[in-house]
Amino acid sequence: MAEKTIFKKIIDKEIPADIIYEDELCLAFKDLNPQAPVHILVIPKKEIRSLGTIEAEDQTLLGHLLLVIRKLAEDLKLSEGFRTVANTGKDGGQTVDHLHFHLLGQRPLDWPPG
Ligand code: DGP
Repeated sequence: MAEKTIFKKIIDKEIPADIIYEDELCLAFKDLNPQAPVHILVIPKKEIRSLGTIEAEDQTLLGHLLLVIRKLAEDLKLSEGFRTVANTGKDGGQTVDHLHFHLLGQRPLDWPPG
């Protein structure tokens, strides 16, 4: 069996994380290496490698993740705006092979990214 990713270990509570939201489908926790005053990762509990491997059956789950991001942005008072990023694959800069959305905010963010 393939080794668990670090995020699967967080889901299984084998390693600690600063979890700010959890429900039956997903988990949100603070990024270990924050790039903005607010930097949260929102991940599905289902083991999906990346946006490059999502299936039609994941449609409801993906919509749920986006609604959770909207709720967190509201709870965290990101009224001036925020950025949501899903790095995908090597060229996309993905370093953990478990789908995750970065939620960044509370500072103006540059564009384009590197
Ligand atoms: P990406 O480069 O898009 O795959 O982002 C992975 C992010 O995950 C990166 O910003 C750092 C974060 N990260 C890696 N390991 C851990 C960990 O063990 N705990 C937490 N909270 N974040 C982690």
